Amino acid sequence: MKKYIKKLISIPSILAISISLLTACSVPQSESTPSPSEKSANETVYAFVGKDIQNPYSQKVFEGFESACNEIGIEAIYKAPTSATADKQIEIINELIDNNVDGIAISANDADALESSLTEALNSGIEVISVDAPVNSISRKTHIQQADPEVLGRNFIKSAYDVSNGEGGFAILTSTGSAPNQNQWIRYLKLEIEENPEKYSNMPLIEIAYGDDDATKSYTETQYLLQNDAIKTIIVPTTIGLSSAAKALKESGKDVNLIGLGFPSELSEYIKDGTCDRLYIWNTTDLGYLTAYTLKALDENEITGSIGETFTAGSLGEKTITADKDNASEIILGDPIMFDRTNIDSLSDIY
Ligand code: RAM
Repeated sequence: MKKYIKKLISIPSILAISISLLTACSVPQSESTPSPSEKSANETVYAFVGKDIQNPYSQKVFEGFESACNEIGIEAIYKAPTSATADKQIEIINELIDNNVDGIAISANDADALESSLTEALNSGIEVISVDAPVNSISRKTHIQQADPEVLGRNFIKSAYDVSNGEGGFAILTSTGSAPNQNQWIRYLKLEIEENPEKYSNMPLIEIAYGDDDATKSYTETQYLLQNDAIKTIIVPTTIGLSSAAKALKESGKDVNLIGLGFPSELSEYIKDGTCDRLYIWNTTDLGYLTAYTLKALDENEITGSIGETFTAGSLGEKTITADKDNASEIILGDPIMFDRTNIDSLSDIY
């Protein structure tokens, strides 16, 4: 399975990993942190690095990641900073390099900022891939893409058009300014408008606000947006942002449309009472599961990460590596699922 002999992980460094996981990880220790006595020097370890530790989305992705690792018989560890910044992710990557893990899957807070540490990880023989929020193609073997970013970006504004009848300004409440996935979706949203100027002529983009994937900031930013009567629709392409925005909008009692990315389980109440009109999501647990199986295929030399290669991703079956929008390699999980009043209960026990 392993392409090279892994450096010995010393007991002090195992303890250091365990202690930092205990402080940094909000999932129970038993789910993500092995006790030192369970580890052996030749054990294979794959690390999932989330955007930030409070992010329930990252935690769900890790659940799938860990379950695939359990199936394969590999140790899964979960690391994430306390806020969605690249600096802290770089520290985590450097620590993972020092501990010579076998694979790193990362949801990036900033693609450019992570490039040098991830390149170092690759150069030291670690399999590096991104998931959810892509890193630059030079600093990864491939990217695990939840859904076609162009479809998502265009769907946001198409849905905003549907729910507002094409009338009134709109705002975007996004995560951080450097989030590679949100920025890509917003680029396609803008492209859809540019290509259909007539259709969207009565829907000006009034403002982009940044909730930083922080529930409190997302909530207060929504309150701020709601003070502007020109804003008739708010688009929120982040799960943390959407649940906070729904809360703020409901409390305000204002008649503003709301759409975005979110978990049916969290947003069900708001969809049913009309606060939130539509949301999109995909199977986040499967996303993590596919991520771990991709690391395994790379680690076992079944694939190199090149476009056109195929491999079996456990119960998800055969997956093919395809070209992303910049002709770099990616693996797409599937299509996004749209939820509204008609189907909100159908999957709320899963997501
Ligand atoms: C937030 C994060 C994540 C994104 C989801 C939909 O939790 O920003 O990166 O993909 O929303």
